[in-house]
Amino acid sequence: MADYDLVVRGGTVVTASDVVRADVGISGGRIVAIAESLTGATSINADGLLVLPGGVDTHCHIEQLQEGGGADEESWVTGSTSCLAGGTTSVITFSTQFKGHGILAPLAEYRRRAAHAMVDYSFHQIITDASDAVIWDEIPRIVAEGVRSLKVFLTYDPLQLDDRAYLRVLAAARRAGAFVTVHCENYEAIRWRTEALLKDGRTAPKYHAWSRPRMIEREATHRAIALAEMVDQPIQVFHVSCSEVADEIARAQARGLKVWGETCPQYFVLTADDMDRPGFEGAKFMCSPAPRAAGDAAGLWRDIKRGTLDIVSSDHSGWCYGGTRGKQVNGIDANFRDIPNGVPGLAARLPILFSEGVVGGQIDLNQFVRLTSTNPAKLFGLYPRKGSIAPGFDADLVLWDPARKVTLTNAMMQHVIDYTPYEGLEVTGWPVATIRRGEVVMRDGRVQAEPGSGRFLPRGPYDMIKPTGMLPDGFDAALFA
Ligand code: DUC
Ligand code: ZN
Ligand code: ZN
Repeated sequence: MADYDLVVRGGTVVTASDVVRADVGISGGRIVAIAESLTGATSINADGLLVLPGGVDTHCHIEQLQEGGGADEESWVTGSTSCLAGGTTSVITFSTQFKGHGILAPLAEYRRRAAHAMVDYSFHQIITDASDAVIWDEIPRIVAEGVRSLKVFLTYDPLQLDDRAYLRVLAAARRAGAFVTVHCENYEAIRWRTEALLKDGRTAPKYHAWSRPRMIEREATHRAIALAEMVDQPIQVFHVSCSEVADEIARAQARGLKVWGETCPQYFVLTADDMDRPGFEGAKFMCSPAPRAAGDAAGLWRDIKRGTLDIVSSDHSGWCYGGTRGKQVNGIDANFRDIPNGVPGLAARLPILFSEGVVGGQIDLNQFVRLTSTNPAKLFGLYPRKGSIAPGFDADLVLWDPARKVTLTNAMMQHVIDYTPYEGLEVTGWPVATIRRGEVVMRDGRVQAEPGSGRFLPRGPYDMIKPTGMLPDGFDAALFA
C-alpha cells in the first residue's frame, strides 16, 4: 500500500531557511513527510524544478463591491484562476465599508461571494466610517469571526479617514487584538495639488504622479507611524513605493516599534514615465502610490536586504482598459482624477519578483520564499498552516522552473482584465504546476479547480501583532476612546 496520497518527487525543496533535494509526501491535503525516495498512490515529477511553498498574497482586491452597486470585474473565479496560474494559493483580500453604513452586512456579502473561490482566503476589513457602532460593537464581532486585520486609507475620497478617526480605529484594533494596515498618502496635499494641476490644464494620466509626489507618501507614513506609536498598535504600511518612505519604517523599527512595510512588483518594473505613453495608454499604469523613477527600484532592493520591507504583495486592483466600466469609465478624455487607480498583478507577482530578485542577483531563494509566502503568512496569522513546507502545513506547493524564459502576455495572466501593465516584459523563472491542499490545480498553465473549493481562513490571536506595552506615559487611552 502506498504511504502517501501524492508524492512530489525529485525536486529541490525551498523554504525560508533551507534548500534541500527531497521528496514531499502529502496525505489528507497536508504535508506529512519530507525525505528521500517516498512512495505515493500518485506522484508528480519535479526533477530539475524548485518546490516552493504556495504564494500568499496578503494584499489584493478581488470582487470588491463598488459604492454605486456591483463589484469589480475580477470575480472570485477569474481571480483565483489567475492566482493559481501564477503560483499563489492563498490571498487576503478586502471587505469594504461604505460611509454611513456598518461592516457586518458587507462582510456577509463578501463571504457569500467568496464561496466561489478556488484559492484559500481571508479578508482585511476596510474602515471608512469610524462610527461608535463600528468601533465599539462591530469590529470586535468580525475579529471574533476570524477577520483579524483592518485597513484604513489616509487618502482617497470617499474612503479617507482623518487623524481622529484613524486613532479610533487603532484603539479599536488594540482592544480587539486585531492588526491594522495603512494606505499612507496625504489627502489634503493631493487635493490641493490636483486642483492646481487641473486648473493649469494638466489633465493627462502622467499628472497622476505629479498630484502625489513621494514626500506626501513619506509624510503620511511618518504620521501613521507616530499615531500608531501613541496608541501602541502594530501596523503594516502598505505598498511602499520608494526608499524615503521605507526610511520612516526603518526609524520606527529601530525604536522597537511593531511597524512592518510591504512593497509590490509594480514599484520594481514600472515608472512614472509609463504613465506618459501616448494618448490614454498611460492610464494602464496608474496606481497609488504612483510608480516612481527608474532609479528607485535599487533603493527598494536595499530596503528588502536590510529587512525594512519584508513582504511583496500584488495590490492587484484590476480595471479593464477597454469597455465602459474600467479605466475608460469617464471616457478617454477623462482627467487623471477621474480614472480608476490600480494595476492587475495576481499572476505576475512571483515571476517578476523571481526574475528581478533571484535571477537579478538581489535576493536568494530563501529570501524569495520569505517575501512571497512565509512572511505574509506569519504577519497575518496564517502560520503555521500556510507559508512553509514542513509536516503539518497545508500541502500548498508551486513547482517552479528557475530557468524558463517567458515574455509576459496578458493571456498568460488568466485574469478577466483585458491588459497587463507587464506586456512584453521578459522574465526568467516560471510556475509549471500549482498544488493546493494536495490537489494539482494548475499544470503547464492549465488551471483545473472547482469553483468553491477555496476555504475561508479564520485567523485567531497570535503573538506577532500583540502591542509592545510601550505607551508614551503609561496611560492607555485606547481603553476609553
Ligand atoms: N491603490 C490602492 O491602494 N489600492 C488599489 C489600487 C491602488 O492603486
Ligand atoms: Zn492602498
Ligand atoms: Zn490596495
